[in-house]
Amino acid sequence: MSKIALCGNPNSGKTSIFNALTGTRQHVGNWPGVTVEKKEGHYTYNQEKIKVVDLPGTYCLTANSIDERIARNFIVEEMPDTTIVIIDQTNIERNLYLVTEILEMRKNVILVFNMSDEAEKLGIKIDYNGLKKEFGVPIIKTIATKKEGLNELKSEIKRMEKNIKKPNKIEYSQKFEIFVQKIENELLNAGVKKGDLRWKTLKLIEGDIEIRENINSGTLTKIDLIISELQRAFKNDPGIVVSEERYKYIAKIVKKYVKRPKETIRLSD
Ligand code: BGO
Repeated sequence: MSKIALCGNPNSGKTSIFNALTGTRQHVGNWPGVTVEKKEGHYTYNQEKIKVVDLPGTYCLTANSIDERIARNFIVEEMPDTTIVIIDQTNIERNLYLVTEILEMRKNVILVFNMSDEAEKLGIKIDYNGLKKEFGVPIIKTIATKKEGLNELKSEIKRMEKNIKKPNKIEYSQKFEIFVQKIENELLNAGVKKGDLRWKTLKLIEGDIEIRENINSGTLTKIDLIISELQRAFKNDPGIVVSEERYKYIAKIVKKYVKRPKETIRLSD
């Protein structure tokens, strides 16, 4: 049975998509060792049973909160066959932050652009084909509350099963990439899997304790020196540098692929 994970920001429509996919075929329990609700369900498509796991809603995948840790550990340890990120199109900048993290972590990612009705009402126009090429992953437009786009989503999940695809690389500023490259080299020498190099590097720059715990002390010492160099070069806290690099990338692609009337651009973004 193939397994898919649903992730997304709180209020992106994740529960609505989960309900629309699984209907009454749901089971609610708790994640092991914590009192966070775990929802699982399944649906059948072309006689094949697909398991759906609803991850806690998060804005990012640092290990700062239980919800973030659950979502991240599931994605990297349980390795779902397909990872689906639900995006509220009316709040695209903030939603794309999580997208950049997941694209760096997993193969076989599908982006679900939900709230299409609300986006249309606000006059937001998105070049989905452009974004699809930019990220190198499928994009499905949905209105979860009306179950619109759900069949397309199911058929894309099915198509993906046979066609494992790595998303395109997200390129940050050249100045930042130099440090990323140096840390990636250290991790590679320490035996970290190629597919994990980039996201683990970014997490190490953010000071992620869980990732640090699994790196040998000799490598960590070298990496810490590189991070100190980065801190001096950017004159800023390394964790802030990572989020600024992500937001700069997001601003660039939003400018290129999203058109909206000025008044809908949220100051909080
Ligand atoms: C309420 N379009 C529209 N218009 N609304 C949507 C869509 C969509 O495509 N998808 C979801 N919603 P969740 P998380 C609500 O509950 O699935 C709505 O947190 C209300 N509730 O119906 O819960 C959805 O799981 C009273 O709205 O998201 C829900 O990710 C008044 O977006 C909300 C208005 O969806 C969040 C809305 C008592």
